[in-house]
Amino acid sequence: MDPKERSIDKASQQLIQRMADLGQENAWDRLEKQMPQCGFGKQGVCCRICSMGPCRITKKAPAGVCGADADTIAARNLLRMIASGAAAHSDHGRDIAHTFKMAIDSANCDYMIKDERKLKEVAARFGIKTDGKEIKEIATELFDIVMNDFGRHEGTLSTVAAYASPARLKIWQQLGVTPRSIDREIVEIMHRTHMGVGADYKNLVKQGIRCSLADGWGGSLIATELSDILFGSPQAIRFGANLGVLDEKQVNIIVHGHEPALSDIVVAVSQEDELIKMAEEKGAEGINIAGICCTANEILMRHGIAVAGNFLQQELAVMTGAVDVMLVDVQCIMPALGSLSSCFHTKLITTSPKCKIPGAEHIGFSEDKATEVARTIVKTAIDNFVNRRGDINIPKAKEHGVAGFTTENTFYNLGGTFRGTFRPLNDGVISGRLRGAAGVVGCNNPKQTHDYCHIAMMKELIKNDVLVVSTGCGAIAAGKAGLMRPDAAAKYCGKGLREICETVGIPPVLHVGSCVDNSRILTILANIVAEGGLGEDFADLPVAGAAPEWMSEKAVSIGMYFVASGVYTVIAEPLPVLGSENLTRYLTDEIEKEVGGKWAFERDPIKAAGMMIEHIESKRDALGINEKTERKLYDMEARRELTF
Ligand code: NFS
Ligand code: SF4
Repeated sequence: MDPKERSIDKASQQLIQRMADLGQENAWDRLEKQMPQCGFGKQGVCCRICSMGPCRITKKAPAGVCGADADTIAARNLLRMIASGAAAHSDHGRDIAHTFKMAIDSANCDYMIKDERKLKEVAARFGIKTDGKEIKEIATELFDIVMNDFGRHEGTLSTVAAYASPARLKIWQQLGVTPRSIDREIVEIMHRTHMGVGADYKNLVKQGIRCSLADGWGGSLIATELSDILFGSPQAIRFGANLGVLDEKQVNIIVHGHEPALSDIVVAVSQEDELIKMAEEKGAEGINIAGICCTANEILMRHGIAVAGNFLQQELAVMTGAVDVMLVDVQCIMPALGSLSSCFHTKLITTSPKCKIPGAEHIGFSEDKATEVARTIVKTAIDNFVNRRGDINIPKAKEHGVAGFTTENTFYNLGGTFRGTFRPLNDGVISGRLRGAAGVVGCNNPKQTHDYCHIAMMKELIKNDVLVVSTGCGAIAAGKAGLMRPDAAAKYCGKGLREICETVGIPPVLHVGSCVDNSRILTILANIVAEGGLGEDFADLPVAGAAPEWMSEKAVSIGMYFVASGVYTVIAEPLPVLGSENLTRYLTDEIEKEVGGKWAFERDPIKAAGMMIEHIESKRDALGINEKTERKLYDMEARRELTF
């Protein structure tokens, strides 16, 4: 076991070593024990949808008991991943919508509408008249519209119509994939993939597209927009990153998971004099909140709360011995935390009825007693501070950066004096100083060296004058690696991008939020198209997407809605479809003719970045904006010369 093979992150290496020394298991160890992993599962050709099975496709047995072949089985499995991913994002959106409603209805609720300007902007998109109306009235009308998007039976998702560009809407309409409502598309996947329903893989994938669009342009977008209105839209903000943000002398609370409703209040109450005094009485110097995964991203974007780490660092955080409470809500929480935290003084606290974990204490959270629950949790952490045992091992590694970029504020920043327009961004691309933009997003996966793929890919892109926007655990990787420092431009960027970053004062990798905030990337694309000069549709833009360390079903849904929105999307681990040649060819090639985007699978992040750059250059060629610059194709020779 060489920690350097497991992670490029120094703090992580140190704690991976410590886990090995203490004989504690982590995700990397468990992955080794799983090897070799099941080839049928990997290839997507194992079906256990009915009890005539489980069936596995081989040369000898090219069909399951019912006659389903590799194409059908792999497509059905893929669709179910999309359904789960879309459900996770959208249920998050629904919970935010409920909190939003509470904030509107009750005067003494712990939540309130913090961003009235954004409320009015969003309402206007849905044709809600805002002039002369009370905030409460506007918010109620908006709530009614978006809530209806979850359960409407017929028609079109209102968010899609309100946000996507007209050319795109037409493409989806022609294909018959415009989503009707969020829940309906998820349910319909479960129906269509039931034994003996859909068997035509292309027709199945259509529903996968429809459902993923209901996620990106629906559930996720609702989560982002309502969170901004409710908790305040992010503004550029400085933050600290990596496990070094934990403080031995303070009570440390890690918030982990995805939803901002509780963590936002925990951040607020942790500053209350009474609680700080309690902490001091226990010998602590204060109360320190830090985040992991997307809960981290939510409170980092809005409050500048430090981020302790990304997905693969959740177990490592406990290993510091300095985490007094690990507070979790939903998604990406390893069940392993239950037994691991019992080896330390760390209290693992679950809060959602949807997510209980053996070994964790459950303190039920509900929005109507948010402050009360948050205080109880902070007090639990304070009381637990004195129970720390053994050595405390907090790595020194700590970076800083600037986050808080959004569709609304970022490109206004680029505009400098031309506030409120995407013109400077589009002009930057047209002039060629900026070749294009890439979204590098998604998880960690112990199959890839932790953080390596994110960082190698991002460095390669910015070196070639491609602006990077990032969310989720990829964004956290970038923050830890110093790519979100404004001075990173001078260090890593090509000349054109460097000039732009330095003029505007932005880092070359922009943190645009959590994974539901990938919807911000969609709205950025819509703004670029609307601004003009770069084609009529998303598929014309010199942009690309990637998830170089993806692992979750949410990432499959995200990837699919980007592809279906016209974006070339490269992921590392292939989708589990390789057992079906037809489906693989369709997703990585033929689908482009229908939706303008397609999937690609490439584990080497430098090669993957090269593929993205080639794609961006080919789009520039097609737009006719490449006259003056010579097209650089990356052969192996050139790739070898690229230093990382
Ligand atoms: Ni996205 Fe964010 Fe991280 Fe992956 Fe999990 S935390 S929702 S799924 S692991 S990026
Ligand atoms: Fe086998 Fe068909 Fe049942 Fe799947 S649905 S388990 S392929 S019989």
